[in-house]
Amino acid sequence: MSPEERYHRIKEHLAEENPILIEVMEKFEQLDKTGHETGLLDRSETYTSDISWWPLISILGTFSTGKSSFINHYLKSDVQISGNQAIDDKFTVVCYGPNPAVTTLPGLALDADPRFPFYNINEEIKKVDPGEGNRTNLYLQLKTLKSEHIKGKILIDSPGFDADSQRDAILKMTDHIINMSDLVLIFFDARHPEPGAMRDTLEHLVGTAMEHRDANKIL
Ligand SMILES: Nc1nc2c(ncn2[C@@H]2O[C@H](COP(=O)(O)OP(=O)(O)OP(=O)(O)O)[C@@H](O)[C@H]2O)c(=O)[nH]1
Ligand SMILES: [Mg+2]
Repeated sequence: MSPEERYHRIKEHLAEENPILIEVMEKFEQLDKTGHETGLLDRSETYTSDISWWPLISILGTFSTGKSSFINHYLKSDVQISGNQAIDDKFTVVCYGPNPAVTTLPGLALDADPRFPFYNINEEIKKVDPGEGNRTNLYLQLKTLKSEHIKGKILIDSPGFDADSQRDAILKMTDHIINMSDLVLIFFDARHPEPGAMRDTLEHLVGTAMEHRDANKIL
């Protein structure tokens, strides 16, 4: 995507969701111009991609801990299915969209969406799971909803981590998501102390959180 196309597409989204930032976007265009003229910034690049224009909030944790219920409650809409056994098997990115009904799109749609900082998500997923063909849709889906509660932000719901074969890939994706996020909420069920099977997963999550350079963005 060229810088001009990116300006255009981000502005279109900002006009819908957060018009006050359009002015800031224009300052970035001026900064890019200086960058391009002085050669500090490659002509194909733009400083607008260094900024999270849409704060990213990710909800992580072990299965059946109320992650999806929390998202539904926060958005006042039944966006996600909840239930008392493992429900979600992929990451769901929730953002604003024009359709009145909740709309589900395959993960690949994120590649073309300038709001989402998973730039080249394909490449990231290949590192995690080098299987045949494009695996993005196995790990990610996108849901859009027309609601004031989601405007100007992006939420990520995650699969409940359990001890299945995809666990390693999911944990690596999780590390990537923690790095990109502005706020990370880690859920666990305080009523049912962890019996053991999930211990290494929780240790991974909490360990990653504690050692992270932005540890205070993780709750
Ligand atoms: N008592 C109580 N139950 C809750 C609460 N939040 C969620 N639940 C119930 O816990 C179960 C699991 O909720 P989900 O929202 O599906 O949990 P999840 O973390 O998204 O689960 P996975 O997608 O499978 O990882 C459901 O039966 C919910 O109704 C809560 O705050 N209190
Ligand atoms: Mg869920």
